[in-house]
Amino acid sequence: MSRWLCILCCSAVLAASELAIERAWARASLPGAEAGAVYALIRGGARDDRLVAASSPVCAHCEVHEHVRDQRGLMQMREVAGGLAIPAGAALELQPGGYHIMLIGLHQPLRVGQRFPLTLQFAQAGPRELTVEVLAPWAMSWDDRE
Ligand SMILES: [Cu+2]
Repeated sequence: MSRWLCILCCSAVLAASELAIERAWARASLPGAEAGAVYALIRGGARDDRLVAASSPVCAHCEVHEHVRDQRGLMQMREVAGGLAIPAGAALELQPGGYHIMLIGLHQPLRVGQRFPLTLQFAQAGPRELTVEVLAPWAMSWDDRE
C-alpha cells in the first residue's frame, strides 16, 4: 500500500515539475490578413527556461512578440529580444494585448474550428509540439470557444 502511494506521489511531483503548454488558440483570419497570432498558457517547469523560437507549417515564419507602448502612447508589437523568460513554476499567459506567437506570411486563412500544429522551442525543455485551436475572429480568450 505505502509503495503504491509513493509511486503516485512521485509521479505527481514529476508531472508538476515539467514545463507544460495548455489552451493554445488563435483567432480566425479576417479577409486579406496575412498574419495571425497564437495565445496559450505556459506553465514553467522545475527550472527557469526561455521560449526562444517557434515554427508552424501554416506560415512562412513565426516570431515571439510583445506589446509595448511607444513614445506617442500607441501600442506596438515587437519581437521579444533574447526570448521570453519562463521562470520556474510560473504560469505565463500569452494573450491579446500581451505576449503572443506571431504567425507571419500565412499560407491559408485560419478558419474557425481548424486545428494546426505549432512547435515552440525552449532553451532548456527543447522543442514542444502542440495543437492550436482556431476560435472566432472576436475571441478574447480560450473561454470564447464555441
Ligand atoms: Cu505580433
